[in-house]
Amino acid sequence: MGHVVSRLVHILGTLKEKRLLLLGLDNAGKTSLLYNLHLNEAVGTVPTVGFNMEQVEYNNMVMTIWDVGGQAKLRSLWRYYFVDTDALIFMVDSSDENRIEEARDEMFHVLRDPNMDGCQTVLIMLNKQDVPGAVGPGIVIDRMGLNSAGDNPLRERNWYMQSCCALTGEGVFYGLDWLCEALKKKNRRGARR
Ligand SMILES: Nc1nc2c(ncn2[C@@H]2O[C@H](COP(=O)(O)OP(=O)(O)OP(=O)(O)O)[C@@H](O)[C@H]2O)c(=O)[nH]1
Ligand SMILES: [Mg+2]
Repeated sequence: MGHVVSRLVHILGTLKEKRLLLLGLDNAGKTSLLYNLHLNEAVGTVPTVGFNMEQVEYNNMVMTIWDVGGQAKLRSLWRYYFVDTDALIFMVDSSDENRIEEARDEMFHVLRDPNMDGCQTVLIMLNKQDVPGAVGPGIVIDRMGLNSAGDNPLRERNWYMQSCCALTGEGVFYGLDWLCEALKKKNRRGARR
């Protein structure tokens, strides 16, 4: 009986608390997203040197979100945040067409790291959709080759792309809804094993 109760507590515990890693190129809007989720309002940001971490409670889930600076010289530090990540939120700036392939390369590099093997859930936030001329999800999915059959680290993972504006919050909660559902489903599968 004690064993059953402790297993139940364990399952409920893992249902509730999740570690999310928020990455993307510099200027993509990661810190803006984090504070929009945490404070429900737009805040002024400066480029992140190091990280920001906040806990957000949503849909019966406590998410600890780690937002790590995305400047090129800081990206080698991302790997120190990989262990025990439940889901990756990768932010892409849809108004920065010239760096879409660079964003893809960085995301694939992260997902190929053995310390990310346990991270099977990936939410790609296509940010800055409010900017005139911003590219839409169809084009970005194509240009990033996210459905490609080749050496694609997304192929075996559960992933989704959500268009959004981190300043107004538009689209953000659709993304978060998908993420919560994906993590809960993964939990249920894990619990049956
Ligand atoms: N128009 C528009 N601007 C945005 C949006 N999201 C963020 N920004 C702006 O983009 C700039 C960079 O945003 P940050 O949130 O600091 O970007 P970051 O990804 O944290 O950047 P690093 O910390 O350098 O990695 C800021 O001037 C934001 O106000 C958006 O959805 N629309
Ligand atoms: Mg930042």
